[in-house]
Amino acid sequence: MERGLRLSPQEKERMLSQFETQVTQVLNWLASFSPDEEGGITRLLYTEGWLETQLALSAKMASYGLSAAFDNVGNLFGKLQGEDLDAPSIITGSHIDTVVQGGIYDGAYGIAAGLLALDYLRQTYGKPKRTLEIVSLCEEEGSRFPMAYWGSGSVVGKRNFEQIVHLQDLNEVFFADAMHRCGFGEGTGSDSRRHDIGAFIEVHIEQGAVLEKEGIAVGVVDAIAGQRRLKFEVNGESNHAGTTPMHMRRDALEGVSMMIQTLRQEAIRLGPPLVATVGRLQVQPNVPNVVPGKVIFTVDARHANGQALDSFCRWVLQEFASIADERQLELHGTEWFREEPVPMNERLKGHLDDVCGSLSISSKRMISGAGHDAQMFEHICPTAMLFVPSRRGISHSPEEYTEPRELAVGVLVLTELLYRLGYEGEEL
Ligand code: HGY
Ligand code: MN
Ligand code: MN
Repeated sequence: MERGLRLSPQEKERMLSQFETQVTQVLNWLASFSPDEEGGITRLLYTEGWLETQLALSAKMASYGLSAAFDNVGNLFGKLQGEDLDAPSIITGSHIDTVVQGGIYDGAYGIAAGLLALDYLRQTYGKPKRTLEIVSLCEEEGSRFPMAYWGSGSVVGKRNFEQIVHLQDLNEVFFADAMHRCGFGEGTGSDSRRHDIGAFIEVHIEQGAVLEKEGIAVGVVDAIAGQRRLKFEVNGESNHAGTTPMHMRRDALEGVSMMIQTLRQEAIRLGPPLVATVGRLQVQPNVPNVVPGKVIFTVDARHANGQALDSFCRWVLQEFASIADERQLELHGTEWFREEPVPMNERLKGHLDDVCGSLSISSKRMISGAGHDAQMFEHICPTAMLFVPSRRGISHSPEEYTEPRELAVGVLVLTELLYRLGYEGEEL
């Protein structure tokens, strides 16, 4: 028996051109919130811009005929109630927060795609069998506080309020204070932990260049790479830049520059899929005529294999320690974030392959080097991810871009999959 929307080529084209226009409108609308005057979007958790965006999205969801509600950490759900009240929900969505000066697609596209898919299905087919929901997850990036996946982690039970008690941002604002100021926190609204989710599907830009290079429209994510995020503090001795001979210095920044070079060389030697990045570096006292006495920096390492990732991190700690010893520098290293590689659900991947085939949309299986909320949901329910191309693979940058037609294809594939799961009751 043929499954799904059973679209004629004309109907498919009509849907694609409708989605093309709509998804561009929604993304440009979302991008009008929290623009960064230096370029791009900076929408950090529990800031005014973040709250303004979530509140506007809540009204938008209601205008699409969904019942919108926040949970107690600020995740925003839009629900299209199904006939079967006992059936678990099928949820789609992504994160509303961004990196600093990020693009308009990372996270936001998954929310826009879900909104449009649910709107089309509600208008065309009415009430689904299973409840369908779109979620705007409050935080994924870890850009403001040393905590990532706060939104999805709270839903699946991997994050809780005890974990954030001592957390502060770079301006020493406490996580809990920022959360309470936005009206969220323990005892406000419904508990974020959910036990009624049947499946989670995330639509996202690839943030890499594979699909573009191979001319393929959709990536079906096989697995999401594991991550380790480390923070290092190196202490030397601040001293006068003019009167301190080179051989008498304990220059923290010189030692760290050697550590960074060595890290990069080893990551290149070991080769893909390992990647390692020093993304944040703070020099103290950070003035031109003082030998730096202290440097704080981060290492972000990724790999599709957890053991390989751990052995690389062990090497990093040993190598950095010997570089510090050679220079009489003090080294303190902590791992503040760890996620294991997560394979996506086989049955849902099969559904996505079948949907792309039935819509004559080119697709390929691929690993995600980027982390995503989907890797949290896979802990509690069947989860799948689909990618659309990123121009020149650029992301986490104002240069992030995906063609409207490519975005529309992702919305169409999501719509077809949600129809099969929500209306035809396809097996999860
Ligand atoms: O860093 C990541 O992989 C994701 O964008 N949070
Ligand atoms: Mn991101
Ligand atoms: Mn993302």
